[in-house]
Amino acid sequence: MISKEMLDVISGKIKNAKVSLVLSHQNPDGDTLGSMLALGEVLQTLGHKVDRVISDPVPEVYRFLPFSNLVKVPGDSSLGKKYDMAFSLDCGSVKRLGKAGILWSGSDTRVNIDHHVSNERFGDINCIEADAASTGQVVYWVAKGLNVRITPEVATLLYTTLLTDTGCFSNSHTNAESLRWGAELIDLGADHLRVYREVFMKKPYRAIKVFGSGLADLNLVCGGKIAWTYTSNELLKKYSASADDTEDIVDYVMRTEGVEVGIFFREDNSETKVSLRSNNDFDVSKIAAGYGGGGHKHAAGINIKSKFSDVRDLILNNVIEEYKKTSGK
Ligand SMILES: [Mn+2]
Repeated sequence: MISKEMLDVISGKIKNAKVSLVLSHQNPDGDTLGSMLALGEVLQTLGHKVDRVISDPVPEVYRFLPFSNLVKVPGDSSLGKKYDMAFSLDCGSVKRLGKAGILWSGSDTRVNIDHHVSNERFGDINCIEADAASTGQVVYWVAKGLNVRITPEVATLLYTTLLTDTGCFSNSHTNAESLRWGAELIDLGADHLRVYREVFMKKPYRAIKVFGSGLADLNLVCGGKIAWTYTSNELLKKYSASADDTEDIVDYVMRTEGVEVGIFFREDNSETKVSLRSNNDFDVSKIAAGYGGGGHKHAAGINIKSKFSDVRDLILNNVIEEYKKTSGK
């Protein structure tokens, strides 16, 4: 919950401002986008002139969101020259704002809104609420504090932040409080069926075909503890598929009973992209770091400028070797 002091500071600034900027992090997800569009609408209701900027285009899957058509890229000629306030939503560092970082730096009062404690607190005002299920919930608290009526459109945007950050009410952000907030948003008119369908169910035909092929080629090694699969250049070409269409494969691989480490290789012309997952003590970020990649303990990625068969042998052998070491087998 936001403290009264923080709410007073933010609402005081908002009441005295006229021109605002709302920003998402690069490669936007449901939380950063939903929060930013919702806050943009709230500020507009309060009479601000608002620009909405992201350094990357809105991903196809989120183009159904209300007001997503208003998003502009940095450098757009219709953007304002000067902002009284800038808001960063769900973004851990200035760097993650991408090219929009310049607009942020040039604004008068910069408000950093997030729910990750790892946030670098790079704003003039840092509103970081770790108990919020999503950054969207922090925006909701701000809107309530400002006595702004939540429209069905804004409720739909906020519900999107909730559904994506709780993984459809399945991960550790899911609790009685987040479910109560979801119920409140549905009462306010959130189109919850549409959000679920658009964000989590709907896939283009090409993605379904590529997904099926990735699963058909699944292999188990190390007594079923390590699973790996791949997609080839030919496959992606055959269906005119893109990197986005292969995104879910590695996570689905991790559903295999008994599997502790999952690897997905995507042949990308003469390069190979590697996605790594684990669901135990095995730290895949260490494997990734060894090849110039990065990520977290349970999810990491690498981009290697070599052909698929070489990368497969290299990474697979390394993972098997490390797995045997750490599991003591
Ligand atoms: Mn978030």
